[in-house]
This record gives sequence, C-alpha cells and structure tokens, in this order.
Amino acid sequence: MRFRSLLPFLLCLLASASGADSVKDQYRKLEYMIPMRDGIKLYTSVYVPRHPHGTSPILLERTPYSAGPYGPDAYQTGFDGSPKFVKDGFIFAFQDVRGRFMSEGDFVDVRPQLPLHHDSKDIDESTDAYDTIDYLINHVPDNNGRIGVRGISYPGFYAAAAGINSHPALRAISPQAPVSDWFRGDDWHHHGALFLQDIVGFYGSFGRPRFGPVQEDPPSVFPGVGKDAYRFFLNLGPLANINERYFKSQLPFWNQVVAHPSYDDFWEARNIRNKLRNVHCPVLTVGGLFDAEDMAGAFEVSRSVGILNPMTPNFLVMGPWYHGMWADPVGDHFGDLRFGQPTSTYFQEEVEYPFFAHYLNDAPKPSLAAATVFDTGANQWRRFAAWPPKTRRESWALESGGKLEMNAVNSSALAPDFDEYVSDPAHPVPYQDGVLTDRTREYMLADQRFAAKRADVLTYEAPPLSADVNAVGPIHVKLFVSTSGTDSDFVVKVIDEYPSDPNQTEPPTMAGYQLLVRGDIMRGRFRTDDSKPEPFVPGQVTPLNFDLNGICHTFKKGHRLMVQIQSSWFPLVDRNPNQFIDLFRATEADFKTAKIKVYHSARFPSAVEIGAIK
Ligand code: PG9
Repeated sequence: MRFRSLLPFLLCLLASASGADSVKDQYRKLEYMIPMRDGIKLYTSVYVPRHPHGTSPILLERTPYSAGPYGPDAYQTGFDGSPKFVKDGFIFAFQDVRGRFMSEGDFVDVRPQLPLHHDSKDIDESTDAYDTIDYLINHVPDNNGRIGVRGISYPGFYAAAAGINSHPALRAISPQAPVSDWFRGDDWHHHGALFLQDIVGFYGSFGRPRFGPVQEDPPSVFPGVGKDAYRFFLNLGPLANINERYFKSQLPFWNQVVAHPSYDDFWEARNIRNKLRNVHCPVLTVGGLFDAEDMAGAFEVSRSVGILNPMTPNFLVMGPWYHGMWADPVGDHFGDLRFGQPTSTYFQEEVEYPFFAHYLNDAPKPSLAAATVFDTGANQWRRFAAWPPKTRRESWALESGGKLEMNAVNSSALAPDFDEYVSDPAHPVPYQDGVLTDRTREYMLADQRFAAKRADVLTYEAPPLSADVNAVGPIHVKLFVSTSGTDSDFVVKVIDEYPSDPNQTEPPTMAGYQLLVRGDIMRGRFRTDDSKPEPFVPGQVTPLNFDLNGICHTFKKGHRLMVQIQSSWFPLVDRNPNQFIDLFRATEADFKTAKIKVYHSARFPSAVEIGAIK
C-alpha cells in the first residue's frame, strides 16, 4: 500500500527543518474548500511559487490518503518527481476526494462512473475532477490555464477518472499503477481469488465509517498479524471469522465484498476499464513489472484508453519496479536483482517531467514510444510501437518427468500422462519462504527453490537454453487438470532458473536462483465465466485457460525456463476448501484435501505459451 500523500504529513511531524522549510521558502500554501456541482465541498491544498516567473501549470493529485498536512502553516516536505517541476515553477495541488479526510460528502470505494449526468446530483469522480479543475483554473493565482493530474495506485484511479469527459483545461493525465478492476486483477482479487492479507490489513482502518471531516485515519480494528502472518491467518481459519473476530460487520466495503463473491453488477460498476471514454488529453500510464498491487491496472487502463480513444496520444511505461518504485530515488535494484542503471531517475527525468512539461508548459515534445518497457533479464529499456507487440508464439509443453519442452508433441505415449499432488488447506503452500509479517513486495521476484522442494508443487524445467529467448507480452496458460473436489485454485509460476555454475557471467549470489518472472492464480470455479462460477466434476479432466500479466524478460542462454504449479499461495490468497461453496460462509469442517492432477499427453497437452521477439 502506498499512502503517498500521508507520507509528507507524517514526515512533516518528524521533519527536520530542511524539508518543509525548503518548500515554504519557495512556495506559499493556499487552502480551498472547492464546491462541487452538488454543493459538496472538497478540501484542496495548493502550493504556488512565492516568486512566480509569469504563469505556471498546475499539477493535481486527488487522493483518499490525505491531502494534508492541514492548516496554513503546515507544509508538505517535498513533491514527487523531477526537481525540474519546482525549478519551472509548477503549481502543486492536492485534494481529499469526496468523503475522505477534510472533504465533505460520502466516500464510495472506486466510485462507479455514471453513464450519463442528467443534473447536478449526478456526480462521480470524473465530475468532481471536472469541477475541481474548473475552480482551480479560475481561482489559483498565476496559473497558465493548464492542468495535469497524476497519482499512484488509488490516486492513479482518480487520475484515470479525471480523464473521462475531460475538462478542456485538463491537458495531460498520468495514471500510475491505477486500480482498474478489483475482481479480475488488481489489489483484492486476481481471477476471482481473494488477496487475503492485503484486503484485511488495508480495510481494518481505511474501511471504517467516517462521521465528518477528520485529519487522521482512525485506528484499525484489525490487530495486525504479529510476527508470522502464515500462522496468524491459518489460525484465523475461515473468512467468516474476519467479521466475527475483528470487523464485526462494521466495515461497509468488506460487507460488500462478502455479498458479491462473483463478478456481478457491483464489480462491473467499479470496473473503470470500459468507462474511459472522451479522454481528450494525452495519457501516460505507468506501472511496475514486479508490482504486487496494481500491475494489471497499468496494462488495462492503457489498453482501454487506446481502444476507446484511438486519436488520443497514449503512452505506457512499465519498469522493473515494485508498487510506486518509479517515484522513489534511483531505482537501480529490487530484491536480488541489479538493473545496472537508475531506472526510477530515468523515468522521472526522461519521461514524466518531459511529458508534463510539454503538454502543460510548451517544452519540447518528448520522443516517447507507445510502450517503453524494461527487459528484466537483459537489463535494458525496449521501445515498442504497440503493447503487446507482435510476437512469435512459443508453446512450452509440460512433459512427464518434470520436463518442459518447446513445441513438444507430448511424444511418449508410454509415459504417465499426468502428474499429481494432494492440496491440503491445512498445509497451504507459502507465497514466500521464511517467517514473514507484512505481505512483502519481494515475493514478486523471489527465489522459488523453497517451493520446488514441496510435494504439493509440480515443477517442470526445460534444458539450458542454447540461445537467448526475449519473452514479451502476456503469458497464456493452457492446462488440463482435474481435482477430486468440486473446486480448487491453480497457481502457475513462470521462472527463470539461473545456471548453478558460478563461473557463468551471473553474480555468484544468483547461482541456481529460481527467479519468479510472473505468477498468478486462477480460482477454478471462475475458469469459464467469473460471473457464472462453475463446479468441477470430481476427477474429470477439465481445461483451464487464463493469462498471466505481461512480461518483458530475456531468458538468457544457459538459463532454464521453469514452470511451477500449485493450488495455494498463502496467506497472500485465501485458502480454497476444494469445494464449490460460498467461501465467505465456509466453516472449518468444509475444508477438505483434494487430489489434483495436471495432464500432459497428446490428448491433454498442458502448456504455457509465451510471446518472443526476434
Ligand atoms: N494498491 C493500493 C490500494 C489501491 C486501492 C485501494 C486500496 C489500496 C494503494 O497503494 O493505494
């Protein structure tokens, strides 16, 4: 979670004089309660240069995480991105979205976008942005009549929403790791599977009702997991215990999650992807290839803007980043990976600043490709005319004996045509090795050797590559499976196994490393239609097809492509009782072991398909 605007507030409390004073030296702070069309007023803090050089553009962030610090003399300690923004005299504005912190009104999580707006009562985040922009342009001193909106994660959702039916003064938006769809791929669910630790930890405080403007988050009703999240959530048991022990049905959004266990009108209304219409301003969508929270949102918002607004300049940047890492200093490493270059600084100085400086302030036009994506195996930026680019499809087939072969024909008719394991909800596969407290960001690229040792994880590996494979784009998972239950989860992980011989060019620390390049989970009941969940017929071979988020990764010569399959990923994801029942009402007795089979035969040729360039 990135409580980005909250950070300056916290830092402000602890700040050495340097931060806030340096901002206070250069900027003066104005505070507004901006009236929306329905009369609700939204708190907005605006930092304007003390010594303006003519007029300047406004860079706005709309956030549910506090536009504080509040009060005329409490200043933020700094602004995200290149210092050139400040040097150019940009004006910075921060707004508490409707119903949050010091703004009036009622908060609605990922507020549904209205198809039409008949009168002033018809409001949503696009109208609140429109009314805010109109007010700022007409009230903020020394502005040049042009506004940009940016934001990371939840603020990224509001940046995307600001582009819908965009105000003429809105000249550029940058949704960064934006929420796009909370049931299919962002934050709380991936392919319908609930991301347990994230949602419980987040809503314990964020989800508590508010009874009027406040300056701080309420204390969480969730006590935290202590030292060992795996043990905590295993002891917690079925999902029903979350309300029973902690939330007490007092958190409205959690109650809505419980009431909508499949994709329905509730989730459709909150899916911004097909609402991104009439986006008249250029869009720079940003995401991280190792982002554990809203990676899907970056790909999906960019794709949707392009489809629904074909004439609008639309740029995507995906770096080797965890959630929001592109806003942090330098960015030359993450986990055990070293990138050999300051990827975050590159983004801030060569992409984000030139993008806004051009469209808001007539600076030279940056030469941005449609998609600028970092190759996490070759450690280089690649530029594509479209995302995903045209690729050669390579099918890597699962074979008996734990082999993975490209374009194999499942040759041996004599070999057993399936592998099997027992999935036991009492002993779920950890999502990462070790005793862990908070959900890590490093799991997205962690060494998978810990999982390979488990009997309930199937591992398939190819021979050492004879040449580099430049894998680009989404990965298509095409399995044939069975379960002895009536529902099960399937986690598929695509792994880059480094050579075990330390004499290779790789750093010795990476010898034998099984680098997770991409993994994701499919809740089996949603395999055909997540609005119509379907049970398995116990023991019946069943196709299971789904996509893993895009990658841009060179599997180098001498490395091995590896695939792991398992049926739990805990406590990242809640456990499946291996029964087609409502998981929010399951009892401990409902959790059963299941025998899982993965087939690999001429008749049932399980495989993963990657796209390769060159
Ligand atoms: N991904 C985080 C989040 C988004 C939307 C709702 C709740 C959490 C975030 O970093 O904001």
